[in-house]
Amino acid sequence: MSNKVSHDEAVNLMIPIAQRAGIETVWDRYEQQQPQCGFGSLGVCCRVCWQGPCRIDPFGEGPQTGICGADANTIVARNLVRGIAAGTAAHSGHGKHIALTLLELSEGHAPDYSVKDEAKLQRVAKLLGISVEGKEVMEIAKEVAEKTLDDFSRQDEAIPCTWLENTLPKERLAKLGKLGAKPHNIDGAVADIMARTHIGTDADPVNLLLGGIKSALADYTGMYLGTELSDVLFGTPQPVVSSANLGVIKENAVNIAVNGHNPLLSELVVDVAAEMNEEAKKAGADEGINIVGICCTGNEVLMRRGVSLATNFLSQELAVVTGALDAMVVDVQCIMPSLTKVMECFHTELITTMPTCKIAGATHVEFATETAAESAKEIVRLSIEAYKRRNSAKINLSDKKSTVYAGFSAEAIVGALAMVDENDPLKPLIDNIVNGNIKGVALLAGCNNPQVVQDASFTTIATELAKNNVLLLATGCAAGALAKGGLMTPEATEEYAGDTLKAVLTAIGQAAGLNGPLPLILHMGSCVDNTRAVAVATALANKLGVDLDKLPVVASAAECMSEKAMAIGTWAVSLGLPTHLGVVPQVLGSPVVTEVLTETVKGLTGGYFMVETNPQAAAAKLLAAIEERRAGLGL
Ligand code: BF8
Ligand code: SF4
Repeated sequence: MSNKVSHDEAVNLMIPIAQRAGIETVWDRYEQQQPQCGFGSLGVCCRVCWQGPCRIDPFGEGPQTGICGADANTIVARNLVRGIAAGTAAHSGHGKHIALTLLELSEGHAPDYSVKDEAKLQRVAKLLGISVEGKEVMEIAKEVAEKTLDDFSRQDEAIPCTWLENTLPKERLAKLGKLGAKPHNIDGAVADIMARTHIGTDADPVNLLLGGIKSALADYTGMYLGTELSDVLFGTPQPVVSSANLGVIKENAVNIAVNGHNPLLSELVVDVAAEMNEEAKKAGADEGINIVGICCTGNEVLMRRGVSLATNFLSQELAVVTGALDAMVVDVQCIMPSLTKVMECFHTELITTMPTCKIAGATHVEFATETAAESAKEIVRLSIEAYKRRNSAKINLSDKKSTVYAGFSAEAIVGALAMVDENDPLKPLIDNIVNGNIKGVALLAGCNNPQVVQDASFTTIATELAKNNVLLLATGCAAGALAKGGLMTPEATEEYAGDTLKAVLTAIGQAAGLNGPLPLILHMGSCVDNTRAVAVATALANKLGVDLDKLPVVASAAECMSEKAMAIGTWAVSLGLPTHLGVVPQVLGSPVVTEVLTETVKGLTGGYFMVETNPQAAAAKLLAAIEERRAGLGL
């Protein structure tokens, strides 16, 4: 294995420690998988039915159809849209869980939760067209939850999801309507994909891809409501300073990592930990309990609570290899099943919490809304017990950590801009885009993937775009990478921003009382929080009176991997954004699908995918896309 698997020095230093201890990591397993199957890589392997598996010969010499007669175009399109549907189910299931919790709270069945942000609840109610006049908080909460849940159960196809219809520019909605791509029911959109990809059903690749767009928009809808209702329950993020990287794991504390995605449990773990500090100290941990985050749960609690971020997806196993992680509490998604094996070498407790995400060998503490705090306490107790079993001979702490400024919700960004122009907060941003001080906006999103050097592409693309005066937003594991790399700081702005971007970030930072520039990259949160970026873009579009595909706004998923990323990328394109993928998607076996995703779709939505594995070249392409949009606006 090459010793430079990551751009993150903490990772590169921890891997040899794992190797010496005979611990296998994701990079070892990646090597064991080489060479990866060419049929799968091209997307031309079909396992939809038990006549198969079937595969298409990409060189044209062997079979060109599966046993049922499906050709490469159909097989590739089916595989892709099934991935999008899985991503949609994952995101929107998370969102539904939050909405159901809000409903239970409003009905008095979720005693450990509260509406932490009443102003946000009011804003959300207004967004959904619910009148708040003379109503109690819980009455509004109930109506908001019910109206949200309607988006999961509506049977009238003529009525699109409220959370879609009320959050996008009118022109965009009209365009999506013409494509027949507006979902009326999030769960229905997922079921529709599963049904039409059953053997012998939809065999028109373009029709399948349109179904994929509809599912991706259901994904957008589920993410949007998940994010906004999380803010209602736990507070809307505001700028916060914290630390990121493996160095946040401390020697003298009970270290508990929260890993996964859903803030419902992790928020309570953070609350309960504060109450149980004394117990930890009694067990010998002088610094009490230290909660750290991994992946998107990490981003959630970083954004709202300033909890430090231990690492992102690819290096989650290495948090255990420090030997000082006492427990990892996981909810759903992007949790490596290998963790139990790594933990066999340590005292660390893996605690699963969700009925749909158990891992053989882990301790399961079932999480229920009614008794959430009790579960959180049990988890913290188990962690303290584990701490007592720590083996000091196996401790290998990292000294790597960076400062990170996070908490840039749409509200926080508008709030900072309002310090410059109280009456018209978006004006300073628009003026600076128009005069070219800010060339455009890029959203850096998505996962890690061992097919590329961890965090490296994000770093190159971010610094390259910043040098060219592009305003940067980040979410998910991209944000984790950039936080670990120290790029989410005012110092990074000084070092890497082009002159005009630096001047703008400094002016806003000063006005907002930061005593320096805004950080180089604004951390907007977890993956479901990508919709926060859409909220800002939609506000800009509405103010300018143009559709989203006219804005100099681009997206990049330089290390994408998950099915959720497939869904997000597809809705970004559906909303009109040029969207970069730094990993080759498994579609090249179909000329039709490849053509539609990179070219034809431009005529339908204005957005398109750009595939570029070289980060330097990717930055150039993103810049060119921004310039093209500027030219279109006459800038
Ligand atoms: O939702 S970025 S690896 S942790 S899928 Fe997973 Fe990808 Fe990370 Fe978050 Ni998003
Ligand atoms: Fe083969 Fe068709 Fe079955 Fe796919 S659906 S496995 S192509 S027979």
